[in-house]
Amino acid sequence: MHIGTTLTQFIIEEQRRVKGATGDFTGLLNDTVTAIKVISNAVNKGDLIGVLGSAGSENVQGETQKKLDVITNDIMIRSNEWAGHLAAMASEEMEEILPIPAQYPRGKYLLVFDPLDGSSNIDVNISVGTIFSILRAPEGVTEATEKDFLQPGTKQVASGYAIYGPSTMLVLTCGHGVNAFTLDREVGEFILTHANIQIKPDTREFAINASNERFWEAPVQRYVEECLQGKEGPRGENFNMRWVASMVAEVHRILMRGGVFMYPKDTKDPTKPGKLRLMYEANPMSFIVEQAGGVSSTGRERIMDIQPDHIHQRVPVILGSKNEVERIVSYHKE
Ligand code: AHM
Ligand code: MG
Repeated sequence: MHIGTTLTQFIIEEQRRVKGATGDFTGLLNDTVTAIKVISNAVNKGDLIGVLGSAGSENVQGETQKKLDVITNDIMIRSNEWAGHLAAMASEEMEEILPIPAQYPRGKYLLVFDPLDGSSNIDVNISVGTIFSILRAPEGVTEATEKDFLQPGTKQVASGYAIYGPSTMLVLTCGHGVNAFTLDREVGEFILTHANIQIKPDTREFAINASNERFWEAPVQRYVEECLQGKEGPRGENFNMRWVASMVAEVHRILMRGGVFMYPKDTKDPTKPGKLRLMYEANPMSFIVEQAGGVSSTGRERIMDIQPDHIHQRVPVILGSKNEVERIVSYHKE
């Protein structure tokens, strides 16, 4: 019986396209995928294995950590630290970057991740995910520091996310389009189910946390107001709205059927330029969105062009269907 293209086969075929590839990158992706399978299992079992609820701690962002935030962070570290592909890792759940422990060989890649994005949803059984971004350590670096991570999104070698929903899926770009794989639990493999995904350029669906409306800037207020006016307003069409409060779920919906996702700049907390984190949320998702023909911007600049100055830096995010995101960007210019 033929089961289709497995992710393992897909990654090896990707490797063959790169002249002089050593297999390091393939090995790294395989380790990350193993972590994702283990996380999928833990998320899926939920309260049966006692992993729901709060861990009683806070992360560097001052957010209460869920037990699964801590567990999934640990799974990502354990799966990726030993094989010799990485120089260091960084995570939403760790204040400092994590150099590869001395007992293991070090490699040339850097891995940045959010082990469980949308984790406020975990106790209510709504989709959550893992987001990751792979960078190259600067030439000659063996003792990586935070500075080595601070590369713009355009330098990403690959990025991806797993969504733990009704099925577990993995969405990946290595810079040649976007492909999605569905986990066949019995076989234990991700199988290619959505090849070369393209985001529809037009949409009548937007996603934003409307409870922040009074804190938004004028261009975003205008855009949303025009959508809400529907057929009777300047757009002359009715719009639909969604908000899962889980970025992986929103981006996944946009890849599947188009749409716009916004966590824009707001004045809710003047110390924060946005809610979402550049290096392990906005950049990896922007890489995927752009590779699928969509657009990703802060409203003022392309997200992947931003030169990061901090591993936990936050940015405004407006991404999705090309024509709508370009319209929102044009409102920022007016
Ligand atoms: P997290 O990394 O702590 O889970 O936060 C990121 C999440 C995104 O997935 C989601 O888009 C956003 O936070 C939801 O924010 P809000 O609760 O303000 O609606
Ligand atoms: Mg997150």
